[in-house]
Parts: sequence; structure tokens; C-alpha cells
Amino acid sequence: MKIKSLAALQIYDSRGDPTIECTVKLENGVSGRGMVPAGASTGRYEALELRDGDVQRWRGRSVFNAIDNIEKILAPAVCGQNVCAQKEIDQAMIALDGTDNKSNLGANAILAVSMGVASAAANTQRIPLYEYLGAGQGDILPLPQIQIFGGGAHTAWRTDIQDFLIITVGANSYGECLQMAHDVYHTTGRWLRRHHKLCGVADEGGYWPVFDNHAQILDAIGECIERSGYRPGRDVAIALDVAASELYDGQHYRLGLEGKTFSSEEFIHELAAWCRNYPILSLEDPLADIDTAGWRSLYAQLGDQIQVIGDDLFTTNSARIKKGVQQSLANAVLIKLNQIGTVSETLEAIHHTQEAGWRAVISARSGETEDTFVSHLAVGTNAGQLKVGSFARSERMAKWNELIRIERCLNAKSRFIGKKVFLMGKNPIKNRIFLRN
Ligand code: 2PG
Ligand code: MG
Repeated sequence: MKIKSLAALQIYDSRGDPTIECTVKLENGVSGRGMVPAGASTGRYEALELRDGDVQRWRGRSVFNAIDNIEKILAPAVCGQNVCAQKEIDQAMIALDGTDNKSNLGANAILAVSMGVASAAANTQRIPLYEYLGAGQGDILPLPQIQIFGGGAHTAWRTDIQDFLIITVGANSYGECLQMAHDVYHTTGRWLRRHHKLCGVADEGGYWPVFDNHAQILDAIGECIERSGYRPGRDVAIALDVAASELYDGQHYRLGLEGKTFSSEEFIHELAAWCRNYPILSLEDPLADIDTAGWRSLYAQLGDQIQVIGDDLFTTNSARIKKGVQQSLANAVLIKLNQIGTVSETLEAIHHTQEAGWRAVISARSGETEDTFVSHLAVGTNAGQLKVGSFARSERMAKWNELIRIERCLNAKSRFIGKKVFLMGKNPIKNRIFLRN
């Protein structure tokens, strides 16, 4: 079925910032829609999000130039093409842009079209998006990483570590994961209010807490897991997104909350101590994207015991992932569509990750829309893990809720492997606490 037209709009994301929505219409009247998210702690190797930059209008954040690029440059190339030729369409857009980081036409313009094309293709075939994206192979409901506290760039630097998340390793079904997340999220909210430590809610719906140091935060999560009736580590483990590129000045890491500065090895030492003292199962971006020696060292010390995820390090870029695999820098990759800018390159990045025996963790951004593409991507590719923020705010809940529908749609065919995702592949995690029954 051929593409008839593209219609792009400036809409608003969950931070109230402009973003792009593109509707792809087919000749048979069927359509599909793509909505583009935006990061706050963006990696230096990410594809470029084109903003108009006129400070008099939308504080420079409007996206009308990118929309113009869709209408004037991408539409003539994409219209008339077979909607199911995702790779060819993405390649044509990449060629029209002509840069390595899509800075000419904008990765936001290209991705809006690319996601819209995939949705329209699924719709015209009358199959769910997860089935289309995974060519019918996807049946695993992901284990969620759910944010309890937000920090870093998402809370005006009230804490340095960006995400304090939970992984419900004791759950036996996707539904049970959400029930456990509900318990821990609300217990934590009550606990914070009682202890006068609640400052508000962070960008992704997690609490914005007021603590004196990071150890207190980790203690609080452990206590709230227990108060919810779960065993820290055995039922509910902790995951951190350190987002360490934001803490690094090229030589040192700084934890402003403690007023401490660390060399790379000292920072690894600090993180390793946290991993020993707290039920931490997963560390994302523990080091800066340019600190390759640090990554190698941390992975050699901790890589067999915890999941080590590269986000800013890899930016969903297949070439960077392949290099990271060769250098043994991590054992998992965070996957974000807008870091690379097309659906087919995202699928390729997931493929290279899984081929290396690493885990792919599908992720939303801190600035999101009501689009649920990532829920379908997680199931379609059997990624086994999904991170979309907290257990609050509709742009987050839309993703968790879509998986309830997908589970129903898959019916008896759905699988939930839960914590077994950490035991799979060429890099199984041999952690003493979490993976016992
Ligand atoms: C991350 C994401 C989501 P942002 O760093 O993993 O938590 O944040 O979208 O701001 O990059
Ligand atoms: Mg991250």
C-alpha cells in the first residue's frame, strides 16, 4: 500500500515544550501517527533535534523549521513509496539529510515520519504494532524499571544521581510488576510526606526528595520496599541511572549533594560500595560517555554481578554498540528511538545488542507524549525490559497501560520471563541476592 501524504503538527510534550507529530496517510485511507519525545540529559553523540532557536517564540524551542522539512523535503520523497518498505524509506530520509547526526533536516522531523510510517504499515495490515515491528516474533512482556525518585537534570540538581528506580524481580507476571510498583510508589510518597522530605514530583513522575546525601536516599528506598511488604533485593531490586556524563568535567566526577569530587577510579569505588551495601541490580551510565577507560574498569569489576547499561555511551548507535562490545564496556544498552532518529536504525541497534548476548532496555525520554510506540517496541523485539519513568502521570501510564492491552491481545501466547532476563545471553549476571528464589 502506497503513502499518499504526510501531515505534521507542532504539539506539546509532557514538559509543555513543543514537539512534532506526523500523520502518515495511505492511499486506502488508513493512517498512522508518530510523536517525538525529547531528552533533558542528552548524550553528545545523539542525533540532533532541530529547534527554531528564536528566543522570542517558545523560548527558542519551537519546531516549525523541522515541520517545514517534513512538508517540503521529506514528503516528496516518501509519498508514493510502499509503506511497508520501512528500511528503504528511512534510508531515503537519511540520504536526503546527508549528515551523520541528522542535523540538516532534524532527527525529530525524520523520526516523526519514520514512526508514523511504521504505525501506518501495521494499521493497513490490521495487525498490532508490536507484531509488525517484531515480524510476529515478539511475545515477551517486559520487566519494568520504574522510577521512584527523580534527580539530576530532572529536578534542578537537588540530587546528583538522575533516576532511582525499582525492578520487581519477584514478580511472576507483568500485572504483578505493576501491582508491586503501585505498592512501593505510594508507600514511598506517604513515607516522604511523614518525614517532611517531599519537595514535589520530578519530570518523569518520580518523587523529588530532599535528602542530605545519596546513602539516605538508598536507605529510604530500602525501607519503603520493606514497608510495602517486600524483601529488598529478593522481591524488589534497585536500579540507578547515574547519568554520569552530567557529573563529569573531563577529569573528575562531582556529587554536589555530598560536596565531594572523585577521580574515575574513586567514583567506581564509591559506586561499587553502593552496590555492596544496597540491593542494586542495575547501573545505567555509571560513567561519562567519554570516559572509556573508566567504563572498562567498572565493567571488569562489577560486570558479572550487575547489569551495566550504556545510554549516553551508545546513543542507540549500532557502530558505537559494536565498538562497546569489542571493548567489553557494558552488558546492556538503553534504546531510545530519538537518539538515532529512525525506526529501522533503532531495530538494527537492538539486533546488534542482542546478537552480542547483551540486554536491550527499551526506554522513553524525560520529555514524553501520549504515544505508546516504545511499549510495542519492547514486546516486538522481545527486549525483556522497559524503562518509561515512574508510576504516575499519563504520558508514563499510557505506556504501562498499553502493555496490559498487549498482554490481553497476545492472550495465551504472551510470555513473562521476569528476572530470567538477567540470566540470559553471553553475559549472565551472577548476583548473590537477586536471582535466588
Ligand atoms: C535517561 C532518560 C530517561 P533523558 O537518561 O535515561 O530517564 O532521561 O530523556 O532526559 O535523557
Ligand atoms: Mg539514562
